[in-house]
Amino acid sequence: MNELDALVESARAQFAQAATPADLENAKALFLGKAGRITELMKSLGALPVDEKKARGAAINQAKQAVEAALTDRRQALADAELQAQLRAEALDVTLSGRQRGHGGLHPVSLTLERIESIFGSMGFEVADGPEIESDWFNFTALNTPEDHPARSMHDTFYVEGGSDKAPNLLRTHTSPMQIRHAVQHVKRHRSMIDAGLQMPEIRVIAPGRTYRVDSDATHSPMFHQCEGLWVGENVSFKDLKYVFTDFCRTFFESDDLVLRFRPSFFPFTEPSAEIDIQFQQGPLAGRWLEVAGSGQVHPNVVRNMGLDPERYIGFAFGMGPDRLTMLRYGVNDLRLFFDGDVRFLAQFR
Ligand code: 2NL
Repeated sequence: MNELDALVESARAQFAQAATPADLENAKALFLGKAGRITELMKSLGALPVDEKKARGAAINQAKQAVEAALTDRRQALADAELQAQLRAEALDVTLSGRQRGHGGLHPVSLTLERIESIFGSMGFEVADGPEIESDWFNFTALNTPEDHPARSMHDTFYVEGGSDKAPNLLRTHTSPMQIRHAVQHVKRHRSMIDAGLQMPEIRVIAPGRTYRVDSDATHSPMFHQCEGLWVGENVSFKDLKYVFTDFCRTFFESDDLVLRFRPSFFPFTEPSAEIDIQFQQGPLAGRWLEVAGSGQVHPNVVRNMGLDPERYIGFAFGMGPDRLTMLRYGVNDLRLFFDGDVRFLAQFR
């Protein structure tokens, strides 16, 4: 192998060893740079006799072109390798199936509210919905709650700025104010009938929704749910309430032999009043008495505030906690789980 072929071979070998474009540029300088070996050979031409110059020049040029070609090949190879590495690193499998969005579902308390609405709906009760920011009148005064009642204190109730009897100034502490609103509307619609001595269609309504009290521990949340029911007419009695509520509980808990107990109690808006306890005959809670609602005959002052004569109209009301009903139905023992928003808990009710 002549000297020029050896030079080209040496260039190829060094280029092949260059692992990065920077290494390759350094290797290039050894051959094609200002002091490179090809450049030195070119310079040496000047010292040759004229008759040798041409052939030698052509040979050196050929060697130079071969080195340049080797350089270009290696540059391309390094660029290709870099591109391949990048493609491998950023590989995307377009044949993979897409990630699915999880299926949503109703919150367990919403399931309970739907269940309550459906059961009472089947018994002829309307569903009334209204403001969560209420006036002192609808939340307390109309419900016969005395001015000095502890529930009216700032320790128990969230008050909001401003307010008068007509304007809102507190977060409702129960859903009773909605029942008063509903009853007042109902009575207004039937005013001429009532005054003519005709029978007003009975008020049969439930008011489910969010309610608020200054209270927070394992069994109390500052925001909680309530569902109250109201039944007003000329011929309604405690036995109607007892029948309706028993039927509701047996349907809600899918337990035909469930037993109810009405225990005397006190509420400002009912007289007489009773707590309602239930007892399962089967299952994990069998035999225990569990408090599920408050109830009573609507106080004459409250009947009057609905725009009705308490000598002619009589009403029965009850109030229950859908959060607690949900805990009993599903065996959940900490109320806070319902309001933490942890999907691992909530997904179990889908
Ligand atoms: C409870 C107690 C109760 C009522 C709510 C009511 C509503 C009107 C008139 C009279 Cl418009 N009463 N509601 C009556 C008795 C008890 O709830 O412990 N709830 C969880």
